[in-house]
Amino acid sequence: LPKNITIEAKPYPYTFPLSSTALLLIDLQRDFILPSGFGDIQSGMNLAAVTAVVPNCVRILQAFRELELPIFHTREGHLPDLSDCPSSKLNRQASAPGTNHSKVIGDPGKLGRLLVRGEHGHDIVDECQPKLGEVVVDKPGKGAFWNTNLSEELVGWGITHLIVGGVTTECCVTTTVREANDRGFECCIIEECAAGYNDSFQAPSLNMIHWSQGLFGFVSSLPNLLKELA
Ligand code: TIU
Repeated sequence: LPKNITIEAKPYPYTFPLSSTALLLIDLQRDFILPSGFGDIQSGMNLAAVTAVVPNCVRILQAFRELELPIFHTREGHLPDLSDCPSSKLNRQASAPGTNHSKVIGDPGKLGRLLVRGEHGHDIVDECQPKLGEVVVDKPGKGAFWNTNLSEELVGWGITHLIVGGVTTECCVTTTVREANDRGFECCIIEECAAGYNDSFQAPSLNMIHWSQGLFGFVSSLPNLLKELA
């Protein structure tokens, strides 16, 4: 492969150096993807789209593993005593009368305590489990940079460019890309590898990323990427 790869993307082709590009997969956790997980419990969310990204994320993982490129996985979750959970996150679930969810972060669910580290539901789905040498970043927020060492890890690995997928598009994926962009990392989301709970949010969420000549980054497709990495 050449030193630089260029793939078709919006708003214009995305060029990334193979020597300093990582795959960043956001929160492919059972709690966000499987029935009876956090996402399913919170307002009966539609799991079809988040389920459908799993095989696509497996394909992108295979491509990066074959080329021995760095892979970073994130997981959203909290310490068992929830001391690292922002109060805003807890409050808006639980304390406003009439607006609370039936179960909140830390409550017991069929996959374990919701979004608590060490629980079955908090871990990554079987198909996308990290392999030895891949980095796992545990994050208390929606963005993967807040209160984590992700920035230092990426800099330490010499990473300047990211290929991004995961769940959910409207929440943790685009929050993370906005954070990454502010820190100088070039980002490209692969649209078949990112999904959320509200189908009507997918296109606007991705459009906001690449709007205005790439306000926050790029959006491309899985065939575009795999074709150039093959
Ligand atoms: N990972 C992630 O997106 N966390 C969420 O809480 N997502 C929602 O869409 N709620």
